[in-house]
Amino acid sequence: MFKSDVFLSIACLIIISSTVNSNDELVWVRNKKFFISPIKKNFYVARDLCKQNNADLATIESKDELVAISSRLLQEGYRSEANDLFWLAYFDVGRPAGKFYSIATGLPLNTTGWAAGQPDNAGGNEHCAHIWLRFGKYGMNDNNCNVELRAICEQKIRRTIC
Ligand SMILES: [Ca+2]
Repeated sequence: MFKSDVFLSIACLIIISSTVNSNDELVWVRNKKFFISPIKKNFYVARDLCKQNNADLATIESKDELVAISSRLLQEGYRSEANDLFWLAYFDVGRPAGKFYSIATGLPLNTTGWAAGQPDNAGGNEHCAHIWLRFGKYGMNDNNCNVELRAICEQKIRRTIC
């Protein structure tokens, strides 16, 4: 192994170990680590808590990611339709109603993970998205951004440099 390879390997180890923190890992999907932020807060404060842990609210970008998160939550015993609700990064504040964007990436929602009948903007005041358990699996629902929920956070690990 060349000296430069050794240096790069050590540098990569340092990067990875400083990026992965003490939060309990929920599931990995490719280069993303998802974990639960356990303190119930409104959408914006929940995001702050993710950011304080070197992460952001989870931007689910594929059906695979939602299925992986849903399966893992169920395995971990999160099976309450009433209590196991977790913020994601999507909201439509400042956008046309129903056009959800990720507060983390600025990109529009590009997957169809809504639970049946959602988003319904109930009461005209549901502008932030979370996941909840319906019909045996987790799907997305729009809700009032001030509701206090736990959150799914994500960390992206740039494995391509290592
Ligand atoms: Ca709703």
